[in-house]
Amino acid sequence: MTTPIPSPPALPLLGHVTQIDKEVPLRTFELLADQYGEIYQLNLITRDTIIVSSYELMNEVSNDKRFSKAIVAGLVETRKGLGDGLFTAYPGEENWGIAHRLLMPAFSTSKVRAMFDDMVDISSQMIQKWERFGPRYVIDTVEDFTKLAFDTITLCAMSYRLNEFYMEQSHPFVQAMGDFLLESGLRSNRPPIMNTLMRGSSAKFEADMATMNQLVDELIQDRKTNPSEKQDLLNIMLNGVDTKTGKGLSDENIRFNLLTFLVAGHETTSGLLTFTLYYLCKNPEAMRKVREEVDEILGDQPLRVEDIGKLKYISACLRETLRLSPPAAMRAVEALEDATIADGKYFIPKGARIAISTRKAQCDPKVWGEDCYEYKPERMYGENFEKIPQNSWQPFGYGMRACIGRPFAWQEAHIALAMVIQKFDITMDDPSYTLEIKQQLTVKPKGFYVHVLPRKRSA
Ligand code: MNH
Repeated sequence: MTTPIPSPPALPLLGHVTQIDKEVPLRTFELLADQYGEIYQLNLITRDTIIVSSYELMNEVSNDKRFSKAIVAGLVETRKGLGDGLFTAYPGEENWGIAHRLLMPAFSTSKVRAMFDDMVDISSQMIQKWERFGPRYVIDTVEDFTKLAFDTITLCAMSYRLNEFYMEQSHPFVQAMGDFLLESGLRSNRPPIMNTLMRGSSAKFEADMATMNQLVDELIQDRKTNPSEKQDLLNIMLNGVDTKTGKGLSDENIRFNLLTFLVAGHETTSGLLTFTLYYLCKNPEAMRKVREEVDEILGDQPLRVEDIGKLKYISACLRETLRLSPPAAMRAVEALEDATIADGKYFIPKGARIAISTRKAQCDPKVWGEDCYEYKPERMYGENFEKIPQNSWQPFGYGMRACIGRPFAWQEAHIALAMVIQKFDITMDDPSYTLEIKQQLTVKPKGFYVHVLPRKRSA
């Protein structure tokens, strides 16, 4: 006998859609988890969704044989711009397979090492800016880490410099993409009729996509007329032939994938860096240990690519950040066949969508203990990290559709953090600040400002 999945009271016709927090939808999902527990169901008009929030259920639906990635909610809207690029492709789409096979090797740890100098180049620009503005300057952390991540991915993916650190105003592309992502989220939580009625928003949505396409299409054309030897992601996509199908990627699919890297590559990484800086400011003991490690391994020497693997405490801090505040806070799967989960307790019909609250499940007290909401990098350090239960930490998703950019983001985050900590003492602009979040496609801290003071070194 199965048990019905609990569901909060709903409005006729509108279901639960009006109950979703307009600014931070995630908040609603977490509050409902506190109220209804590890599983509950919502009727969101365009989609009925089951939300799971415990380790046990996340682990159970992390199974490519029974559940495949679902394109739901914001992703349906995002797909209008990113098409059958890797992130928004439906399971089984041919272009996903071709791009996946061509690009997996390009994102391997060894290929990403070759991007080290370009990554350091961009981090140095940010550090110079902070140095030159001086200790009185209020640093908008989200803004600068977003510039850093954006510049890094455009330089590494297509050898193009956005030069965000030199511009008074963000590149039109950056603004268009930000607005596009925000609107994608909003559209997905509006009743469809509202989207039809809001002509202005829809026109702007289209215009932003056109702006995004324009830059990327220009870069593709430019590369075709001026071929280069550089093995960046653009060249790999233009010249690669998939051994399995004998096919290459179309210009349209290359556009979708370039846009995908820019979207997936900047939001999440800047979120990771900002959250980490926040947690370090709030946990002086962790900050002290990071600094000790940086001083021991770098001293006052420039960071080298071979140092990155030695920054083990930084790795632990980044992992703990990704546990407590995963920038991609939810993902969704759908049942490939009728299924029951939780030892036969709940029935899941074929095709049903299950949204996984990665954040909630990564804070399950059954796995992490009563202090699960505290920032403790030690649980992620060395051996401790190796011993955590399978699938209990999945900020990069799961299985076949897991993040392809993980080694890229990992290296970039180590570089930026090590260089910042090597150079500066960091203090919060408002010492009483506590974490607030904003949500576009991903979540980031809101209103987190710092000051930096160049460190005085004795040695
Ligand atoms: Mn990334 C998929 C998180 C950095 C490109 N990424 C995913 C998924 C998560 C995720 C979670 C799975 C989503 C789902 O199941 O629907 N990604 C992150 C995080 C960071 C990150 C937390 C940084 C920190 N991602 C990056 C970077 C790039 C990138 C950097 C590219 C340069 N991510 C992708 C792509 C996919 C993806 C592409 C889709 C892969 C696929 O489905 O084949």
